[in-house]
Amino acid sequence: MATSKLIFILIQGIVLLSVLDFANAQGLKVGFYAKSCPKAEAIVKKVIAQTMAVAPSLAGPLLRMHFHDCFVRGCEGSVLLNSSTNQAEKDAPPNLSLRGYGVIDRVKSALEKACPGVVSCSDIVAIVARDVVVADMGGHWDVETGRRDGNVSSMTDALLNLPSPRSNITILKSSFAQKGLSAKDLVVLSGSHTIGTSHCSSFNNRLYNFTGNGDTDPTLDNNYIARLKMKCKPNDQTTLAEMDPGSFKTFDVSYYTLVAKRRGLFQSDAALLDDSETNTYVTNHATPKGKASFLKDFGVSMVKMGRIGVLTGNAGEIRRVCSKIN
Ligand code: HEM
Ligand SMILES: *[C@@H]1O[C@H](CO)[C@@H](O)[C@H](O)[C@H]1NC(C)=O
Ligand SMILES: *[C@@H]1O[C@H](CO)[C@@H](O)[C@H](O)[C@H]1NC(C)=O
Ligand SMILES: *[C@@H]1O[C@H](CO)[C@@H](O)[C@H](O)[C@H]1NC(C)=O
Ligand SMILES: *[C@@H]1O[C@H](CO)[C@@H](O)[C@H](O)[C@H]1NC(C)=O
Ligand SMILES: CC(=O)N[C@H]1CO[C@H](CO)[C@@H](O)[C@@H]1O
Repeated sequence: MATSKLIFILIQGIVLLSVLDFANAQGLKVGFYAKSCPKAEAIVKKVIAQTMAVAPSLAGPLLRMHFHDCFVRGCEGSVLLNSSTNQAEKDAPPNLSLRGYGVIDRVKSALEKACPGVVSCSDIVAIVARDVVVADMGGHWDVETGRRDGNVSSMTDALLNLPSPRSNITILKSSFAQKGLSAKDLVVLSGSHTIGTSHCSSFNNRLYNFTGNGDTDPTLDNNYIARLKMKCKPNDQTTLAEMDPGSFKTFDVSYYTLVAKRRGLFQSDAALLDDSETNTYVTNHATPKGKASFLKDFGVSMVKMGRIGVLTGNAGEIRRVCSKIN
């Protein structure tokens, strides 16, 4: 009797385990470090809380870093690597404006002290992206971990894989589809532009020379153009503009409010109105009532993005210093 019960429990366990395995086909799971470095996530959270207290404007770049990491060779930390010849992802134009590498280094040092050689740089980037959203009053999601770090970083790959802010909806959807992400993921993850800043150079063409005739982008609200022109002079390469003026430090739905009013900053933001599915999402989330649904969707899409091209098991390595392969 007791034996058959034991066998039953064992079989149940195996079935359960294989279901879980299936759910995490890529080898990632929530709580991967629970045994090997139980304080890992708490350590990240603490360093990020300290950072946000003194430099809240780093939330934007730190969230964006995970996107750039995942879209170029998969989420394997290559975005962090230095190159002696300035040919790394870091050095590609869409990335030049990424900041926050020092924060990742501080998190890594703290983790190396607690559990040397255990927590990957790619997982740090993924956890940090969640923690900065939480710090900006967004929602919490469980971050899957277990990524390992890659050893190649290429500027050309970054240029080929990161969509330009001038992309139309066709290009955006296909760029996301190539990474296994849907039109819904596109419109949800673009909601990240509710925090952070942009260089004027990323959208100045819309204000001053849209088709090469000294014209403006007809899809951008005229009053907004006037306001942006006060901030951004032609050929300005240095000024930063808030992407969601007035609430650029709050992770809320005001990005969708802006896009719905034809005040999305980039052509890629405005393009979300050109597809029926993404347009409907924008419209349905353009008021504060949409916040709970957006935050929930955002966590789901971030987990999906965090699975792109990961290295798990014995692949890759655990870097000791995030800017350099072991
Ligand atoms: C859909 C395609 C996307 C395009 C074309 C795009 C483009 C851009 C551009 C051009 C900037 C401004 C960079 C600068 O001039 O300093 C920016 C900023 C930002 N992006 Fe995106 N992005 C996209 C998707 C995403 C995704 C998926 C995320 C995160 C999940 C994200 C998060 C951010 C954040 C947080 C900032 C603010 C960065 C800061 O404060 O420095 N973006 N994006
Ligand atoms: C990588 O480059 C950054 C900035 O140039 C520098 O601070 C850091 O020390 C470099 N890392 C390594 C391992 O050389
Ligand atoms: C989108 O952009 C691509 C590349 O610039 C272009 O080939 C295509 O015709 C554009 N599609 C639409 C619908 O405007
Ligand atoms: C606008 O773009 C056209 C074509 O690229 C260029 O010849 C012209 O000099 C630009 N004008 C301004 C004011 O930048
Ligand atoms: C880089 O990674 C590949 C595949 O993971 C491996 O074959 C190669 O030996 C690694 N090279 C270095 C320098 O670590
Ligand atoms: C896509 C993007 O953000 N491009 C910008 C990258 O940084 C350079 C230099 O600041 C800008 O000129 C690009 O517009």
